[in-house]
Amino acid sequence: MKTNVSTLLEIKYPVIQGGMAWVAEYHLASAVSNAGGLGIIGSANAPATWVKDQIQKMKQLTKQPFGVNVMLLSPHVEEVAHVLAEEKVAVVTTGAGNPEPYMKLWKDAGIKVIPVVASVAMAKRMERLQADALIVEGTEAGGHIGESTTMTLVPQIVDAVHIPVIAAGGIGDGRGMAAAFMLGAQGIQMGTGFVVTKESLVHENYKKAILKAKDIDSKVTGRSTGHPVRSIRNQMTNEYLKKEKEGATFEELEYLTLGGLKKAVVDGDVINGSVMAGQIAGLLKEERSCKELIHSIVGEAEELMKGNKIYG
Ligand code: TUI
Repeated sequence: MKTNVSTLLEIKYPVIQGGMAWVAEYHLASAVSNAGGLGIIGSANAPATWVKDQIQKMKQLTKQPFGVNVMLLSPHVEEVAHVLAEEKVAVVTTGAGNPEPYMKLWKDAGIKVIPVVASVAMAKRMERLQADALIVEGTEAGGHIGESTTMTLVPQIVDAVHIPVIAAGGIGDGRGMAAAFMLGAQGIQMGTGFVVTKESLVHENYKKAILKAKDIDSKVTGRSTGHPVRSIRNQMTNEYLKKEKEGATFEELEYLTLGGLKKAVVDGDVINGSVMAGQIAGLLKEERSCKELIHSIVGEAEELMKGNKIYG
């Protein structure tokens, strides 16, 4: 499936894996790249030494292009940004902030830079700073989110910029991909779908929580603190939302989520931990390999775009 995004990234299918904290490590990312998508190592809050090691391991498992996601709230962002320039990774995606301070560093190293944006203003700003493409992420996504939906944001950003747009948030099958293309996107990024693949090393409990989730099972905590985060409803989100309603302090709320993602992903504590996942969790019913997932999504999208009715 050839689009401006697959051509830009030199990949077979314009399907990018989200750079999810604790989830997006080299086993998963290499499986995605080897299946023809773009695997991403999520550097999240990790130190630069961890990121460098992941890049080396990735290079041993795939000869295909891959990327690294930089979470801009990380305390290690500065050193990670420099390691990526030294390693000359093919692609950098960014999230949870404004990557302006690092754009020149990465562009000068020949890296393709693809910021995640959640508004038209940010999209235009990134285009001016020479971003190669944009990931436009709607509020349906898991983890740290913006306000607008994928359905409303993608066409507005497509009209506002001249660089390729990759849609993210709420995409889990070929219908979602075809819909994103109809809105003007030329690629998709998927997170939750890749969490439940065979190659994803998250705890079984985490996968089960996503696979058994229903449409209304995700909740957004932290709206009052300015850091809204979407995850699967559990004891932690119930307590958090109750405390948030009662006007608890930032510190009290932070305490509830501290280390929560690791607790869920690594220890499998899906009761007290943060089971970050998007609204599309309710659509995902089985564990597949990355290759099966990518082939199924792309195959369905192609059928739909030919006008063949395969659903409903
Ligand atoms: O970054 C994400 N998703 C994430 S990061 C993360 S780790 C974390 N955990 C708890 C609290 C905070 C972070 C978990 N999930 N997605 C990409 C994304 N970026 N979504 C929204 C944005 C975004 C928001 C504001 C991008 C730019 C932006 O600009 C703000 C500004 O500075 O103008």
